[in-house]
Amino acid sequence: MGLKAPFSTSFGTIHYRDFFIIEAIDRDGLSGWGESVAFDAPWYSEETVVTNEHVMIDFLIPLLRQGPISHPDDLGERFSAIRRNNMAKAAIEGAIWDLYAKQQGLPLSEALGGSKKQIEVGISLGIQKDVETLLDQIGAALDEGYRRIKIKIKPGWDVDVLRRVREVFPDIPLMADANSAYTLKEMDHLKQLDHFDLLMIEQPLAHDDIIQHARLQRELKTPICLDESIHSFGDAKNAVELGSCQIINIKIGRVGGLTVAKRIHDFCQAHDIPVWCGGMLEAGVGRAHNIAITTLPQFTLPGDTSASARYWDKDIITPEVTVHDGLIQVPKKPGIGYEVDQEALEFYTVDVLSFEL
Ligand code: OSB
Ligand code: MG
Repeated sequence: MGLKAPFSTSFGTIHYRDFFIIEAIDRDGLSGWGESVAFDAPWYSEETVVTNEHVMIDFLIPLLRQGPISHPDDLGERFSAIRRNNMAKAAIEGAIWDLYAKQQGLPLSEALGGSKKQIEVGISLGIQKDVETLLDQIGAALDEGYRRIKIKIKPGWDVDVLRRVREVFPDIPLMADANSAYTLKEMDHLKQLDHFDLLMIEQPLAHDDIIQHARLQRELKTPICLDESIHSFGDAKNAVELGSCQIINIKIGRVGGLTVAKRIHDFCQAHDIPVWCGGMLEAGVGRAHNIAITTLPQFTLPGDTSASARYWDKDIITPEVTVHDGLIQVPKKPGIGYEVDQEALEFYTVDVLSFEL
């Protein structure tokens, strides 16, 4: 799916997205839907679309054949023989969660234990060709009602850009995401970020680090939020206990599915750590899953789940996800609560594989 506009981060520029869309069909003909958020290249995490295909076909789907499960929470145990590959696991688990919720006649949000009727959302703005372009985009996003602005930063596109943003927009809820662009050698430089009253700085240091982030957090007033570093419940627990962050970005794909996401949420709730739902430039199915998990109570900060139309000329769900006044209304229908638009799906589809369990 071609993005309406390229999205640039400290690790590169994304022009289009490949997705695995998983449909899990039960004996009664009910369908559950999941989406893998893996990118085509391993620069956010080690997974790619191609590794997902391999892991699903050769390992995860055969494990499903070991026999029925009674609840989607049981999949974690079933998949535990396979190390990591969390986005592949989450895509299958997501389809099964949706199917389970539909079998129960419940919205996925309620099946997960969420109760919000609407969720607050923000927007993540990529690195732009110049600051004026970024300022225009921030203005447009605020006009559209987005409740929090996140900008991407990297060395050479950080302090001066934030200073200018704060001159023009002194009071907006603002944060910065570095996608691991810095090291502790830049401690003095990173300390300057404290001048901009940021809600948080997301993943400043290495993608696999929690030790140095704890050292940095001791030196910064601005809360650190971890994204890339959190792949499991254990990572979240260690990061909170070490003081590596004060906020966690939960991405369902990165942590291996909704069950783990919920467990991290519950731990953060018990430890007063606010969480929010990150984004991976999802198509409609993944977007719907993000909306469902965000209905849990500790998702107290606006996430990156923006409207379908921010990314796509045509999304694969109907209705598309819309944002009014910075809010998404949580669907009340069973499961993800959006229909997959078969015509749109077919338009984008390049290959279909089917498996009988
Ligand atoms: O770090 O949160 C991130 C997009 C691709 C990869 C990583 C990230 C992002 C975003 C965009 O920030 C979030 C979105 O709008 O889906
Ligand atoms: Mg991030």
